Amino acid sequence: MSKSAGMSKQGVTVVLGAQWGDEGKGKLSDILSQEADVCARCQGGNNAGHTIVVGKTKYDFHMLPSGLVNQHCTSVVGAGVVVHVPSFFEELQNLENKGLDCTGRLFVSDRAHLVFDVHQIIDGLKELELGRGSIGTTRKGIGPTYSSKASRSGLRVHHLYNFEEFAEKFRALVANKHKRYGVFDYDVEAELVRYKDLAEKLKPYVIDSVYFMNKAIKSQQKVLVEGANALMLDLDWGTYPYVTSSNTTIGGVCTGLGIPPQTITKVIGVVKAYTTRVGGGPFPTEQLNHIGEYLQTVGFEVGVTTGRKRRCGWLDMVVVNYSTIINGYTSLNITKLDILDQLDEIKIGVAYKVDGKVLEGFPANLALLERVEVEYETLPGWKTDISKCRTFEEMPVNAQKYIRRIEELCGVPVEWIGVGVDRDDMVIIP
Ligand code: 2SA
Ligand code: GDP
Ligand code: MG
Repeated sequence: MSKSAGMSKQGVTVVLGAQWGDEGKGKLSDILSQEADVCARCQGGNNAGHTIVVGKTKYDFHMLPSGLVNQHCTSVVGAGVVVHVPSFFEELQNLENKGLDCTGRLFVSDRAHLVFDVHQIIDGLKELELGRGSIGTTRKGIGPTYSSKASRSGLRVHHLYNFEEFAEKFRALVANKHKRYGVFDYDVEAELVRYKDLAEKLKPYVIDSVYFMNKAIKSQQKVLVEGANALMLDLDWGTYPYVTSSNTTIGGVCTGLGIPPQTITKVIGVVKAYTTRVGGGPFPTEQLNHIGEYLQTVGFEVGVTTGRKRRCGWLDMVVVNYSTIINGYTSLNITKLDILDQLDEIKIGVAYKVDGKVLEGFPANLALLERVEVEYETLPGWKTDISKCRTFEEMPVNAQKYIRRIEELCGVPVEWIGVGVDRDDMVIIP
């Protein structure tokens, strides 16, 4: 695996979030999609929010791949993604209203699981049940849909094309939810009428994505996989239970797309120059003070899907290192470095201590995580606008030092540095 700014020359390139999400994966995926033939999503659903800014146009992506911004790029919603069909068409319509022609270059796996409104209702009811311990989900029905999948009562895209069987399974699914959650307002028969239409509308988009991806890879097309959410929200490796319900890590790429691991030749970790988290759960470097407020307001840290304010804190290299071990990054994209421009000094969390002893890894046990004391390194700020920088050499020395320190701490080269919202606001280190 080698570093060279851009897509891997051979094999699949993967973009993954290294923290708690919203690192700027969409922006990098869009940049790389300018040279990609295929851009695929492998997990998550419309809980994601990926923002892309090209000149005066801002695109918000939720379930669809960011590759759609580039007219020559074909996009695939893989089998590991959970699809709310009405939202699929709403998102597509919004993109077409902004001038994108997606005809013939957007496909959905026949194995993808369907999110129904009933899953969204259950998402809300579960959060209510949890009360003060709620996860802070996006209420898009993601967890309940993956639960249906794991309990083998879910419905997949291909089920839509044997409608009698679909209707029977769907009625059983809803009846089961009523057994567990009691009375809630949901008109099953009206939903079936709606889905009969939606099934026809979706038909032209449905493919066997296993063969599609396999053919693309075998014919040496440039394939990009756009991760959603991020490592710390992974169902297995994140801060469980304050996680999403899919594998957001490198393993999710193989299981969500049906591609073998040796086809992956480049794994780019997207790391925000500080840390944010939306929803509940532990966050050791969170700054509940003027620094947190500065990062939130200057960084416009607001959820793309729910409009919630994101919690903010210093860069946490314990998180980034843990994420590097699991995902095996070949290079990094440090994003939103420009947001730190006006700070006098900048801190990096470098170790967690409990009872005066440095922990070796990232604790599984949240009670232990609650007790960690973060050890920080303090670096001087650069107090300069870096938004016009396009090469590493043009950047102020203290900004260069911040980047070099990150590389030293995790042992992965930085290939891109985000210095603004626009597609062009990127320093590339060749
Ligand atoms: P869910 O809805 O079941 O996936 O929620 C479970 C947890 O995962 C978090 N989560 C996210 N964290 C960051 N960004 C996400 N996407 C949106 C964005 C979020 C938004 O890009 O801004 O608009 O609020 C995202 N999606 C899920 C969630 O906060 C829970 O902690
Ligand atoms: P994603 O979920 O990882 O794709 O990230 P989001 O789109 O949810 O959040 C990242 C936000 O930061 C978006 O509003 C982007 O437009 C913005 N952004 C991305 N990279 C940069 C950058 O380098 N500088 C600045 N100022 N904003 C950025
Ligand atoms: Mg986001």
